[in-house]
Amino acid sequence: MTAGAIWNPERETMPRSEIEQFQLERLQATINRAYRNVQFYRRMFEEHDLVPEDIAGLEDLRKLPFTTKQDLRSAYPYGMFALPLREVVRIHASSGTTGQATVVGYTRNDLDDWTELVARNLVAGGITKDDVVQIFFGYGLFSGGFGLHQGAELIGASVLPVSSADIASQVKVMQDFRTTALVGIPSYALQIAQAMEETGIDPNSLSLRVGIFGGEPWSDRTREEIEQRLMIRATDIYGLAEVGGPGVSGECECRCGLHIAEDHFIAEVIDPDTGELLEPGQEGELVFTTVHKEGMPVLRYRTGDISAVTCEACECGRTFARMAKVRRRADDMVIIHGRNIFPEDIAAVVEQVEGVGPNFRVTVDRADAEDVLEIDVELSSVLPEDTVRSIERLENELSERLQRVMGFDITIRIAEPRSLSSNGVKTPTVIDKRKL
Ligand code: DLL
Repeated sequence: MTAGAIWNPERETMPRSEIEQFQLERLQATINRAYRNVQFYRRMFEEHDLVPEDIAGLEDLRKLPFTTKQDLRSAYPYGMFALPLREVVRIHASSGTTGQATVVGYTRNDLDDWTELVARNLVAGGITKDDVVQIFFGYGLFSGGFGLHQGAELIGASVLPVSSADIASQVKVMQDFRTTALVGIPSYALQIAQAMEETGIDPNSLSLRVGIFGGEPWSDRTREEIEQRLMIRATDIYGLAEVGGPGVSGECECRCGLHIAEDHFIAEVIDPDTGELLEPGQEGELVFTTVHKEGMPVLRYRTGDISAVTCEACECGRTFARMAKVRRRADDMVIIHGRNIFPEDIAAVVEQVEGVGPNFRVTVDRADAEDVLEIDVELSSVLPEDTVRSIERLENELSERLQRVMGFDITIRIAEPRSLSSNGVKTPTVIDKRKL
């Protein structure tokens, strides 16, 4: 693998000792600001008998408790802001699908930082100023559209803000404007690819070259399908509104983990059950501390995302730590009949059955004091003939395979192609009605 371009080599290739010194200086400034200006953090310090000076080294961060989504929700909408609203020039919210949204505010400096971080990821994924970049992330309170847009403009690419338009419009723009780079949610990229196949549009007739996808978990199989069907090279971008939006980390050309922007974020991995800090390489829940955010810094924020972090050198030359692709969330796990089940376990079975997927929705409910698991699975494409028999066959095949893996009966319902996601907007994979 030859090394590709690096947007900000001075930062992205800093030696580790310098990264840590840099982080510490920024962390101390952040802690001072949070302590002075955010009631929640001042109280946190007081309750733990701490003052900002107690954070003298990076390892002292552990003295602080975690910040949770619930803490942010309790401060809705502006309670976690560290500056008055007149300093805040943009507001976004997490696209969380259950409960109260979490709100974040960016100062002008925060927007500049964010733009730079996304530019780094786009360049790492192979996008250049010569690309025509079609963005199909939603533009709105969701940070995806605006975040990627700003980064692509900074690089100097020609940006098409198509947002969450329907598939036919996306394809028409790809054809007419000679799009070279696609940026959006991976499941929507796959749906666009499937629709193109159904309508007989040859990807060779397009100008596509690369794609940067993220905002939701996606498997290697989905990556392969997107790459083969659209004839592009696809890389992953990760982030969450609470920590700064997309740009927290992104893959380089080696695609062996996502480089975390360590000049802006300190990453920790903890055991999601005990909160205990894990060793490098061990899988657990990601926790981030922002070290340069003015509008809304977060200290030890629990993401709910499961990954593992390594500081081992990468062939690309970047020195920033890499996190493994996020495949599941700690809170997407459902316990049913005493078994822990993650959507990715179901995805692995769905992937084996020809004609269905990739989208599915899991519903857990309780009927007559017993837990029941129902799965709606999309058809991959319109069935050519003998619909009733084909659907029955697919239902049986899926329920048999799932029964074998899970060890109990599961109700399967086959849904129309592309009926389980709407125009590239993220939808929940698991609905646990027992919790509602
Ligand atoms: O999804 C920010 C984003 C936009 C990232 C566009 C990348 C591209 P939220 O709406 O706050 O922000 O949702 C954040 O989405 O905690 C993960 O669970 C999930 N997620 C985001 N990117 C990835 C990814 C944006 N590449 C939540 N792989 C996060 C897996 C991802 N999950």
